[in-house]
Amino acid sequence: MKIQKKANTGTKKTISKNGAGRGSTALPQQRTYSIPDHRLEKSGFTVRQILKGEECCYEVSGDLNVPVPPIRDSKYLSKQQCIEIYRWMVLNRKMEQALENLYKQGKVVGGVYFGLGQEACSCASAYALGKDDWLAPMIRNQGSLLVRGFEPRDMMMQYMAKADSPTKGRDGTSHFGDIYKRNVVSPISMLGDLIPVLAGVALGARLQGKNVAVMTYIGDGGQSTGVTYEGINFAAVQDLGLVLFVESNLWAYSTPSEMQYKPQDLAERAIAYGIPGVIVDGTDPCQVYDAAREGVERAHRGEGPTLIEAKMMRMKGHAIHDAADYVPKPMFEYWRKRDPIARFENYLVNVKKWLSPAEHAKLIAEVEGYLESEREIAVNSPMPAPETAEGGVYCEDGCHEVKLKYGRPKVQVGRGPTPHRKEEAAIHFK
Ligand SMILES: Cc1ncc(C[n+]2csc(CCOP(=O)(O)OP(=O)(O)O)c2C)c(N)n1
Ligand SMILES: [Mg+2]
Repeated sequence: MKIQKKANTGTKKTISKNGAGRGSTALPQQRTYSIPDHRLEKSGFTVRQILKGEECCYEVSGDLNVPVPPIRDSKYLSKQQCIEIYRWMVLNRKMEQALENLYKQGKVVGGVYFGLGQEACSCASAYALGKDDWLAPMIRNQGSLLVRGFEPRDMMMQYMAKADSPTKGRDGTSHFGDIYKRNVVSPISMLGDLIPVLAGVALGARLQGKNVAVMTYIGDGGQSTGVTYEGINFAAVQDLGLVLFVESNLWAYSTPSEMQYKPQDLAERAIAYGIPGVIVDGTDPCQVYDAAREGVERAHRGEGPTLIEAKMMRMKGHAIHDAADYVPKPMFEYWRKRDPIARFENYLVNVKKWLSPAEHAKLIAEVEGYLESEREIAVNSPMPAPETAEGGVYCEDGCHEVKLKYGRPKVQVGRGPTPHRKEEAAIHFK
C-alpha cells in the first residue's frame, strides 16, 4: 500500500492499492481513494516511549516551532454565525473554568472532565445540526450540550448532584440527555457504545419516513474498540446518517496516539468502512463546521455516514485528578499557540474585523455575567431529599411510553427488506 500526500495543503490525500477488485478480472488494477485534508498545517512530530532509569516516560521529537496556521475561511458560515460559534466556545471555556473552581471549593461530587483545547470541535460540530437531528456527546463535549440548548446551570448542578439537575442528583457527571425536546442521547461510558445506539436512532427515524443526522464523538483511544467497528459498519451498510467525529487529541488517558493505532491518520479507516473520511484541524471552527455540515447534508439525503477526524490536543489531564505529567511539556507549548479561542478571536477582531475590540469586550462581559447568574442558581439549588434516592428506578406514570417522533411508520417492520437505499426508500415512503 502506498500513501501519498500532496505537497500543497488543504488537498486530498491519495491512497492507492495494487490488486484485483471485487468482480474484476484477475488483472492487477490500481484503486485510488481520497481523504480530503482541510488543515492548513500538518504537525510533524512524534512521541516515543523511553526509559529513564526505572521510570517509563514519553519524549517528543520533531519541529515544534513552526508558525501558527491561520483560520480557514468557511464555505458556508456568515459573519453572524461565526460570532455566534465564537460565543459558544467562550461560554464552553468559561463554564469549565467555573466548574474547576466549584471543584476546588469542594462543591463537586466526584471528578470533572474538561474539553480545554477542543471547544471548536464541540461547538462548531453541534452548530451544524438541524432541529430534528440528534446528538450524543462524550465527556469532553459540554460545548455541544450548550449549543443543543442545555444551560450552564444544568452542567453545574449535575456535577454538584443537585436536586434540580437533569438527573435530579442521581449521577454526578455527564450522564444525562433529553430525548424529548433537544434530541440528545445521554453519553455512555463504555467507549464506542454510542455509535450503534445512534445508528439505531437514525434507523428508527427512517422507519418513520425521515432521514436524520445523528452526530456523536469517539476518542482516538476509544475508536480502537470492537463496538466502534460494528456500529460504523452497520450504519454504513444501512446508509444511516451517522456523522462521527473522531476526536484525535493525541492522548487516551496516558497512552499517546502512536501507541494506540497504526495508520497515519484515523480518517483512513473510513476507506475500509466504504464511507467518506475527512481530516480537519479540530482547533479551527470553520473547518469543523464545514465538514460537519457536509456530513449532515449527506445524512439528510439518505446517503449514509461520514467519518470526520478532528486533529487537536487534550490540553488537560484525563480528568481533574490527572495532572498529565506524562505529557512532554513542549507538546503543550506547541498546542497552546494553537488555542482555538485565541485564534478565532484574532480572526474575528483583527483579520476579518467583524468584531471591534469594544464589541468583543462586550461579548465577553455578557458571557461572564450570564455565567455568574447561572452559577448562583446552581449553587443555591438544594441537594436531593434522601427519600427521593429510590425514585426513577421503576417506571412512573408512563415514563416508558414510546411515541413516534416523526410520523407513522410507512413500512411494517419485519416485512421485507429495510429500505436502506435512497431509491428504495423513495418508493416505500411515497
Ligand atoms: C470500553 C472502555 N474501555 C476503557 C474505558 C476506560 N476509559 C475511559 S476514558 C479512557 C481514555 C479515552 O481516551 P480517548 O478515547 O482518546 O478519549 P479522550 O479522553 O482523549 O477524549 C479510557 C481508557 C472505557 N470507559 N470504556
Ligand atoms: Mg484521546
